[in-house]
Amino acid sequence: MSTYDLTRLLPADHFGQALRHDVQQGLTAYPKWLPPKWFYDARGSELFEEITRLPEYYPTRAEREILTARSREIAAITRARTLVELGSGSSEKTRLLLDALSELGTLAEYVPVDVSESALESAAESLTAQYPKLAVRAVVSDFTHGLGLSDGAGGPRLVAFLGGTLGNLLPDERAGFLASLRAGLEPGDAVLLGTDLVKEAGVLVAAYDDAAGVTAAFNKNVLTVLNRELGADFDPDQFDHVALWDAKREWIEMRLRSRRAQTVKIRELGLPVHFDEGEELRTEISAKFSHTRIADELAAAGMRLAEWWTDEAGRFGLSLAVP
Ligand code: AVJ
Repeated sequence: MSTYDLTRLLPADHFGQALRHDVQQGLTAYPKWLPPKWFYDARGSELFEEITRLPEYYPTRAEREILTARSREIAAITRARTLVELGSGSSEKTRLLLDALSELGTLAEYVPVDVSESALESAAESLTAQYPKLAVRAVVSDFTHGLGLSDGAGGPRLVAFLGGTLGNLLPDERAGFLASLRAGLEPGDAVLLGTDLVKEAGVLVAAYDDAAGVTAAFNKNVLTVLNRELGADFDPDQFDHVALWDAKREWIEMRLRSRRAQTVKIRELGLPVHFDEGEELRTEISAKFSHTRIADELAAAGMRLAEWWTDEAGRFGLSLAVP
């Protein structure tokens, strides 16, 4: 029976340390904020999978439509031996690329990189069963720290960063990330980048504030993570989910709004955190792009936009970039 390999790229206590650091920084800042990566414990990853099936949340379906139409073309252009995927989650859409590259016969190795060990384990398990000849080397890492590119994965490599996750980085973080991604590439490698596109505000807001309340539960899940990991005493019912479109910065912002004045204790940090009534905690930005912005940001990082595809409705963009 084939099996997979799982590497923890970061020191054992990295996530605990990073969480403490982020919570200390973010909850003592004004306005308060937390990085979105803390949404994704096992429950959060499940809720995200549920989001991808919501009628309002079009990005996953739009990206899958593009991949379904273009995977053979992507395989033919890249002839990748190794597929690296940053923020791989369930690896659900990746199967389209794995199929096309296997059919072409170039693929030998798949390297999924994700912060969620539980998501990696279940993805790697089903992939090894489905692709017995494929070497699966899962890497638990935060893609902003380690890209999983360094340790000799055979080229040509295709680095996929799908789902619009690039949009979760602030503009300066994004520039730094793209530059370090570029630094890890060799001639013949390519990057496949999925980005959500600017569109009518109503459509964007609905995608982040669905009628069934799944995104609200996903947003509030970060409070449960803090309760469990840091002995905090957040009552998620005392916060409201907020999604708004910032037209100037061209990003969606998710926030949690305190329903009343309250003081929450973060026991393991010895930190009392006061919220005024109506005060908001920013939990995520999700930037939306245009063809020119993508081309410009890739160029600024030393890459060239070689191919650009969208879904029929023009909601989502898939870029193939080369060093
Ligand atoms: C998968 C991180 C790109 O920003 O759209 C979904 C996460 N947040 N609903 C996104 C998310 C709220 C998603 N990313």
